[in-house]
Amino acid sequence: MLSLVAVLLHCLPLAMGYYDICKSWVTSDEGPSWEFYACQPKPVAMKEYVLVKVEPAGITCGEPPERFCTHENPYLCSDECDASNPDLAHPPKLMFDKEEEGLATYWQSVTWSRFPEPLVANITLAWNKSIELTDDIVMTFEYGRPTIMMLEKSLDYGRTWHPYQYYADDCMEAFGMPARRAKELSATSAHRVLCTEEYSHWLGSKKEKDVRFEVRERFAIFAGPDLKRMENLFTRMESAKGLKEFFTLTDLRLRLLRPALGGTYVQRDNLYKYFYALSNIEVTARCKCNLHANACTFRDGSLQCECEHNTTGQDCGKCKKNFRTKSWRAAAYTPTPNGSPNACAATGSAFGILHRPRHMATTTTTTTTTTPDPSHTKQPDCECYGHSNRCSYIDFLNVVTCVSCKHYTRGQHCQHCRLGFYRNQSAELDDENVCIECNCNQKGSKHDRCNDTGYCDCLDGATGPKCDDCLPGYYWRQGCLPNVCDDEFLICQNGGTCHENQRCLCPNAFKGILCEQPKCDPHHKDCDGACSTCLNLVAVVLGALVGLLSHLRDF
Ligand SMILES: *[C@@H]1O[C@H](CO)[C@@H](O)[C@H](O)[C@H]1NC(C)=O
Ligand SMILES: *[C@@H]1O[C@H](CO)[C@@H](O)[C@H](O)[C@H]1NC(C)=O
Ligand SMILES: *[C@@H]1O[C@H](CO)[C@@H](O)[C@H](O)[C@H]1NC(C)=O
Ligand SMILES: *[C@@H]1O[C@H](CO)[C@@H](O)[C@H](O)[C@H]1NC(C)=O
Ligand SMILES: *[C@@H]1O[C@H](CO)[C@@H](O)[C@H](O)[C@H]1NC(C)=O
Ligand SMILES: [Ca+2]
Repeated sequence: MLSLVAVLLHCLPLAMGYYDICKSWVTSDEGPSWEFYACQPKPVAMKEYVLVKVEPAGITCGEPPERFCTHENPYLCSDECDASNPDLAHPPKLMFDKEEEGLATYWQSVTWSRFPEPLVANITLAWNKSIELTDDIVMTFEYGRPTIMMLEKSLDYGRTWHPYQYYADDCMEAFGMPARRAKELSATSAHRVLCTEEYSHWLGSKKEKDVRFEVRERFAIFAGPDLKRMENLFTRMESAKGLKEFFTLTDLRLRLLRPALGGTYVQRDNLYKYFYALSNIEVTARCKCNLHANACTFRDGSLQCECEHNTTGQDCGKCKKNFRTKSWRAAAYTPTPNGSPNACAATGSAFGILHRPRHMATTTTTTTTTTPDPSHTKQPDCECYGHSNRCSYIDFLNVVTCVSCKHYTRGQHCQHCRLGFYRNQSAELDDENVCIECNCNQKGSKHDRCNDTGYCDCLDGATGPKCDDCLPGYYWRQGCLPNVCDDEFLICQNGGTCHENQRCLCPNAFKGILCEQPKCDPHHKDCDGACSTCLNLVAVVLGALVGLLSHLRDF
């Protein structure tokens, strides 16, 4: 019934024989040794490793079962979607399965029965791994391609999203953007986000099914139309800001915004022919391993680089423990053909003690032959536990010292914490988290420094590691102040109550810090709480007022 045209999803990885080994055992005049190169894994079909999420809930058809029509034959609505019947269900996994020849299997949405409320769906693909596209992303739609959709990507595991490409039959109307084609991009605009009308026009539901994100056309700007000069592309990726990142992602999201309309307006009398049906999403990419690995394996539910060059991490994004003498760097494609491995180096390597003062070096000459001769002019290693890669030589001390220590460290080898920070006991000296901020409470402590366990120096009355608590007998108000009243020693008198240790709330007739004084002069004889002098005064004033009023009335 359906025209089961085999969709030629050519997922052949690009034939790129570049950077496929990380090291080789070479023999030179000085004997055999390892030589290291920048290296990267081969591209693979990433749909096998993807986690998919389809939103909003209830967008997948079949719950409850629903009939749908096609644009070709809108009045013969014999097709049915039923989630409870495996033969009639269209779950999301059918966007990533292997299809038997000629038999398209697809995810399908509910129909647009709620028109004019938009029919929208998000299809989010997550790899939990940075990957680098090496070929076009191809999305195959059955029954017509959406008239409006967009592609978004995330570089941080779905925390933030960025537009990747817009697709509409009218870019200006849908997105306020002029229509462009990837073909028209140039070297400086190769990583521009564009809106294209190329994949959204109605051409019949079986004629054109694919929507592409053009990676090859972008590569071709540098590597030539047949991608023969890949080294040009790789060189360019090292120098052009943002170019490499453009092809890098951890997640993709298809935002389907308006389905195929069959080339006409929405016909309200038959909304059962409007829906999305996606049979395949092809994403060809390689693991991003920062050019420190040529293999990537699927372990514990996600892809992991098999790191070389003494690097480690999911993306080989840091140096192995004890290999952090120099700061971590990605390897580079340049210089061609082998690139720069930028390997991590071990601490305590041959020249690790070179930065000692001269007199110390001479006392240790017997211990090892690698101890340098002070007259030797070889540039000493700059050992900063990975917190800096710059040193300067202080002539009169004959010391090499690290400069611009990062991660709140300081000292000759960046081995101490800056003032106001203390040593993280559970971190190695070469860990980024080695120094923790003291965080002393400004109002409660004498200064912003702390001891080796993070305790601050507290002012009188303050306590706690950060001096943000008060000792008993003190209350917090921009610092610790001694209690004015409490329930023990400084009890409010005469029925007064203590408000937050700050003051006594006295009954009307009493005053004083602890309500200890009656408001009248205690020497006055009828001072029993009511104040006769006050009353007398009131009487006088009232009398005067009455007099004034009667006076006014007489006018
Ligand atoms: C789809 O994702 C976008 C962000 O990428 C979000 O704003 C929107 O609400 C989502 N739509 C649905 C239906 O979940
Ligand atoms: C993502 O990958 C990291 C590193 O391999 C792993 O620790 C984490 O459990 C993975 N998360 C999920 C949700 O698979
Ligand atoms: C990594 O460390 C090992 C062990 O010290 C060493 O043999 C190897 O040459 C190092 N590799 C690189 C690329 O530096
Ligand atoms: C101390 O270092 C460990 C190891 O790097 C880190 O996990 C932890 O978060 C650090 N502690 C603080 C308080 O920064
Ligand atoms: C830091 O100060 C606290 C509180 O005064 C103390 O208990 C702790 O032993 C001190 N730690 C060190 C390493 O001196
Ligand atoms: Ca399929």
